[in-house]
Amino acid sequence: MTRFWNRSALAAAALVLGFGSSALAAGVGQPSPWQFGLQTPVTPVADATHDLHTALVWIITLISLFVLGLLIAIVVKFNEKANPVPSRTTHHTGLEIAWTIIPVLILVGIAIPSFRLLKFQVELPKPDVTVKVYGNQWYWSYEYPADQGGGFKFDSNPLEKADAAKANQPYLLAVDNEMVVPTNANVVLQVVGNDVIHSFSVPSLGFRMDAVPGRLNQTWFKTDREGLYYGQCSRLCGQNHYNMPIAVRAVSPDKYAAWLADAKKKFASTTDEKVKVAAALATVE
Ligand SMILES: [Cu+2]
Repeated sequence: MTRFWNRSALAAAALVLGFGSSALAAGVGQPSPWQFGLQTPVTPVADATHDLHTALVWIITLISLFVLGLLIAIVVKFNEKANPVPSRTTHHTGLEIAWTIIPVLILVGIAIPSFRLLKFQVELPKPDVTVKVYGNQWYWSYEYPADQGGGFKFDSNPLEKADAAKANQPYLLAVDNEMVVPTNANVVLQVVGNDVIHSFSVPSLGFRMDAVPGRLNQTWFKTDREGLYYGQCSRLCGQNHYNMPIAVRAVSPDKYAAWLADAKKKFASTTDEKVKVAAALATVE
């Protein structure tokens, strides 16, 4: 119980000190206990998302405090004792215009950076690496196209509890085969669902993209920070939805080249399948 209160006090302090910031133990690539705010951003899009989120929390806070102040003023000034003869005023043109125009201005003020961020997310840069992501019940598959040194496809399954512990990785986030990408490269993801709708989402990398059967969705990210970034399927997709983790490992370009060479030997080749895949994609488009 004491521990709970200590934590609550800490949480309250964090609230006061850094609203919406990642000040209190925000995980890099994974959530952490009693984390406040979002996971530490490591891509330009995630950075921008963070900034907008923080700005919105401040706007919400100021509006809430303003309304609270009004409520308190009304309770104090206009109760029966303090104000025995109430005013009969029912309309005030100036006030009514103000409380219509000011919220509109606030919303427009929010919409402008919001649409700018949306454009930043949606407009794909020239890809350095393309990875095709397939959502399956209940695991992910990754395909690396042959024309970029890949030409293989593999499944990424969640680790059992004991295996995750052995690998010193968090259960329900750890996988057997991680998706590997180079740092400082524009990675474009082509996301598609093989059975039902899934959603490919990694908070630290700043993307969430639905994997829809029969539709090719695209998103992108770029990070200069090596590391292991976890995410989870973020669209209810059935019984094992809770255990459909995503693990993206960002490594230096040299290590990436080495991994590619290894992976080509280890995983199933797609070059024989290439014609089949092209045909499938043609029907998708
Ligand atoms: Cu799913």
